[in-house]
Amino acid sequence: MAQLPILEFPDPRLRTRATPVDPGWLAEPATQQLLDDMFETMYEAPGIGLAASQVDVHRRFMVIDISEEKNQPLVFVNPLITGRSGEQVYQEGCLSVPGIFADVARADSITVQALDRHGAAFTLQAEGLLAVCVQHEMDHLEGKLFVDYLSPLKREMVRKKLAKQRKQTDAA
Ligand code: GNR
Ligand code: NI
Repeated sequence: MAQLPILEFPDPRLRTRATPVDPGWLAEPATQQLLDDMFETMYEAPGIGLAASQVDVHRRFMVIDISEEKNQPLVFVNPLITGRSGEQVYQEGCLSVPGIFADVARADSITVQALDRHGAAFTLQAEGLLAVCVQHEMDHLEGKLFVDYLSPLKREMVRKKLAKQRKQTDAA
């Protein structure tokens, strides 16, 4: 197991649109190892989701676990939202935008179809935080970040704050 480096805003690689996973690729041991490493990276961060884009792998999959006990790992490969309803506003954060939190409006309830880590198709109905997380991770696969929902001025403030944080961390 290994922790993977997480790309941080405004790294242009986070803007890459991920391409579909060939289901045969899931059969490779290196792919299963990558999924395990993504869970370890997410749990250690700690976070509740991690898209492949964030670890510089530009394929359409992500891992999620919103449980307190970190014992409900979910893998979504080639995810597709087939239904959405309602609206919720949630204060989001992102491992690629560390230390920044902002309200984002998203669908309250979604239906998502995907393959699991073994290539088996499933359909999931998600609400609340799980629905937020699935939508947040699917944005990453499109090269989109939660700060894109903020005004350009606020996004620029975020960029400057992160640059300042990094300067302090690097000097220490
Ligand atoms: O750990 C995370 N927490 C979180 C909180 C509110 C809304 C979305 C998220 S996802 C985030 C992990 C992450 O950056 N995933 O891409
Ligand atoms: Ni994120």
